[in-house]
Amino acid sequence: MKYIVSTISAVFLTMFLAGAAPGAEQPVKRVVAVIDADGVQRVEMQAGGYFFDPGHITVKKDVPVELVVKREAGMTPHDIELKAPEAGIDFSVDITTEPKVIKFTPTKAGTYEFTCEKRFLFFKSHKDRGMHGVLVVVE
Ligand SMILES: [Cu+2]
Repeated sequence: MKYIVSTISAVFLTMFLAGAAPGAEQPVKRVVAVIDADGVQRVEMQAGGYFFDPGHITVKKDVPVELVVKREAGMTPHDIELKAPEAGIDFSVDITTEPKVIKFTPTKAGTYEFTCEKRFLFFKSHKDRGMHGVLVVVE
């Protein structure tokens, strides 16, 4: 009997620990864009609940950028928005499971936040659930 009780508590402890894991902050994946032979900095990005991968992207100023963005399969809609017209960056795009290409040329060094602006009813926005990242433009 004692054995059964300890087995049951071990199972519950395992379930508890496993359940705690998804709430933990995932490490942000960082990428420094490389300039392709045709002079474009291409970065492939995956979006999902609730993350951008990579979530930290470094690009060079005055070099065209192409973000190739798609989302994981499932019903949850996602978008990506970055409003920094002073730096030549201004987009708001719904992300689909088919890759979409977002083109811009950053004209000003700085750190700019991109977000997913989706929200389901009165629940926390995707941004507030961790769906945001930064684009760093360097000289
Ligand atoms: Cu989202």
